[in-house]
Amino acid sequence: MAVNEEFDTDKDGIIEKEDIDIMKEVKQEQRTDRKMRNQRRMAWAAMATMIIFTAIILSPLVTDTRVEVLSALLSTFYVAQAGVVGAYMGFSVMQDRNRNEDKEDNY
Ligand SMILES: [Ca+2]
Repeated sequence: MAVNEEFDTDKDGIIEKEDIDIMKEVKQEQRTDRKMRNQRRMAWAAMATMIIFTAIILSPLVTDTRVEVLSALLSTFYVAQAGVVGAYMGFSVMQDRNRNEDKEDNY
């Protein structure tokens, strides 16, 4: 579909201001959805790596001396990953609030 056809939302062959406004809103919504999906995936990945790392460290594959050597690195790793998860939760609450406020403004 050509860009012009895509923007003509009511399919009358003319691109009016309303068409552009609707398209802008649609694009904005799509962008926000993509962003939220990526953030959610990042939070899940952070949580998964924490669980997987913990399982690997506790398994017999890793010797005690290695765990001791890695302890400083590991604590930083856990704080950073937990930070990603926590930030995701905080920002998603903020986004929900902003969205609800936007909806209230429209009605
Ligand atoms: Ca039109």
